[in-house]
Amino acid sequence: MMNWTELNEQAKAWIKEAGENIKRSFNKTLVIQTKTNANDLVTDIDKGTEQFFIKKIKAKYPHHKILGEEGFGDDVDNMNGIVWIIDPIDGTTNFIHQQRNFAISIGIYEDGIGKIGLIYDVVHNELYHSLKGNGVYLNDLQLLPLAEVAVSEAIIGMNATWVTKNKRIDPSILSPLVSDARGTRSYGSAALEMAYIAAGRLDAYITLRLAPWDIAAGIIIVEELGGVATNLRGEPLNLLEKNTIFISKPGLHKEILAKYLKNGKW
Ligand code: 2AM
Ligand code: CA
Ligand code: CA
Ligand code: CA
Repeated sequence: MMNWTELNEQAKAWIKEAGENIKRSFNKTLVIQTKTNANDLVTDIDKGTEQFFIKKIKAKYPHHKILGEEGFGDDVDNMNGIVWIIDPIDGTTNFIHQQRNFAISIGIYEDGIGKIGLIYDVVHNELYHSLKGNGVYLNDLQLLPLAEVAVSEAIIGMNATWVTKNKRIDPSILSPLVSDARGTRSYGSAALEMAYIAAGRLDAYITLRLAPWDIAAGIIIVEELGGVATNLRGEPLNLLEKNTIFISKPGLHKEILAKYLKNGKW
């Protein structure tokens, strides 16, 4: 039987160690490469951080499977057994341009059920962590269950891309929501935007295309506090595919789905 408390402590120790390694890299020259297009970047630190976790996990838990963004893990095509879903640096553009506003994101699942969620804001030394059933913590501070809020008083995490001409969504779908909400913010790290919902800094987060490693930890953390994590149709997220993303406080999720998202085709 898996000892989940021990696994949680081990994963937290490794994520802190990886964070220290990243901080030490700040005085070295970054090696930056492009992936699918000129704005899709990866650095040697993204790759090195993923490899750090894989080495540690394979040595101590050889039967666990690992799905990592940079492709050094396993070819995961199902969620059977224990699966680590790792984004070594979420917010690589911020990492390169700002040296802040990025996070390490790790979700650990057992047979598709989220068990451990860790999002580590390395530079601000904020570790959001949850062991399913035991609440969510920001470092040592326990976070409160998410309270209800109306759109008119909500701060919504959203990229300006989605209310300008783009290839995934008609800008007229989300622009009324931008008008009606108290405000919008865009942080450039999906993991941090989900962590901010847990911490009450944001009320909802909407985006059009994310991979499993962007959301694996955030889903566990937000749901543990009573938040709702779905695609833009209000359906459950699939951890083996890309999804549209709508993460929100509980009542707000219903309101936005009914008033704004029902008009979309995706
Ligand atoms: P990443 O930094 O790990 O790639 C930026 O708005 C958010 O979208 C980040 O969480 C980023 O994760 C994610 N993202 C996913 N695919 C991306 C892409 N092709 N280019 C830039 N950001 C991407
Ligand atoms: Ca990336
Ligand atoms: Ca990411
Ligand atoms: Ca990444």
